[in-house]
Amino acid sequence: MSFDVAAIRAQFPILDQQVHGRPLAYLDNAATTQKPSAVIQAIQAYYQRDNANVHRGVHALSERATAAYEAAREKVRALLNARSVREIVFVRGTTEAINLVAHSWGTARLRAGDEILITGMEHHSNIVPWQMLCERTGARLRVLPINDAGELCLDQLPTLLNERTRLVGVVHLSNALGTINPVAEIIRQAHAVGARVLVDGAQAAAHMAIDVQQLDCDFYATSAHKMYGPTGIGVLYAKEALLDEMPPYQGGGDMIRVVTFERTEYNELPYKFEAGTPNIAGAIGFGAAIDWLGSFDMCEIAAHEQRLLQEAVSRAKAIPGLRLVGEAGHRATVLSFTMEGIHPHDLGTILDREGVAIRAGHHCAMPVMQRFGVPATVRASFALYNTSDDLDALFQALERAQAMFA
Ligand code: C6P
Repeated sequence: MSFDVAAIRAQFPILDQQVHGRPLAYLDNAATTQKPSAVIQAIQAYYQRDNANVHRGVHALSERATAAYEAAREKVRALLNARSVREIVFVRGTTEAINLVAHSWGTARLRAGDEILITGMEHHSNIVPWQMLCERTGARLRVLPINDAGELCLDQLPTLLNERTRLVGVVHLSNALGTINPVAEIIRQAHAVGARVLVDGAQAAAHMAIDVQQLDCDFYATSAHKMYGPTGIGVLYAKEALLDEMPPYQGGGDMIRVVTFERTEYNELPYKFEAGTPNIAGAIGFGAAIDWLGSFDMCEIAAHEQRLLQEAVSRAKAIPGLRLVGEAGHRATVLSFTMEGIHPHDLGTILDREGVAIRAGHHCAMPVMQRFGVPATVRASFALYNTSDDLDALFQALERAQAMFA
């Protein structure tokens, strides 16, 4: 399929609506993207034709549901270029994936005196589970700082990494700043001291190709809903050898082979980590989103979004009193800013009245706000269906807001 934005927009029925009497300009894609008809139809078709529980029934519907669920797993494997579907664990999303690793891998491995290194631009999902793990084990949380442009201070990495470092947690594409981190280089340095690396890819998968084998990361987490798929489903990729050694995260149905009151034998990978009835429709929708996204050239998507970002940055810089938060040399999809004299939340409300959907707040990255000395920012974030018309709506609304507050 060629990259034709009008044709793409036509596949998103939700975009064709008025909000407060204005055409919707949806610029909150880092929070969640909209879903194309192909994804909505895949979920509807599953519930209309195939709905049944998976891995359990002997009847035709259950076999169809199981086949569709496992086909989705294979699509996720291919998306990430994992070696095997045994390395693909379905979870609720990035948050659950990181909590799974912190509990299962972390609790068994970490001791007092060990260190976990994260970065100054992590989402709370890649901070709090590690803090909780430190409380349980006596390990210490250390932080790689960020510079004024919103880039990691990589020169400090060699001094922060040492033989006590057990795990490095790093975001691939920052939701608060848009920074794309050099994760391959961080992984290389972390492995040199024997640390494992978890990459938070919540924002990355919709905007760049991911290759977990090339990156050589130990864990990779992402959420379907930020890449045109449904909410409530995501993936934890982990190297098979690690998953093999990790104890289950939750106990229940499907994650067992044999249960007696004396002991339980766990199921093979990846089912050992999928206790209970999974989000079957969600996985199928995730698979449909991967198919849909795969019908485009990722380089063309990235180039389109980069053009929008560059246009947005130059228009933003022309506005007096507007301060950009995050100007990394290598960044994508996120325009985060404050405006002198207007609280970001007020700005968010005014923009909404103009039909412009953005996020105003700390973006679940409070330490980033603290680093830049702001309580919150306004964040516009772009997807492949956004156009210069959306930017016109955003910047006209910003001008109106400034006029109101002048
Ligand atoms: N960021 C945002 O508006 P979940 O909620 O589990 O799907 O993803 C959590 C998460 C983890 N890491 C990063 C970098 C993220 O951006 C997010 C979700 C949304 O920025 C909602 S807070």
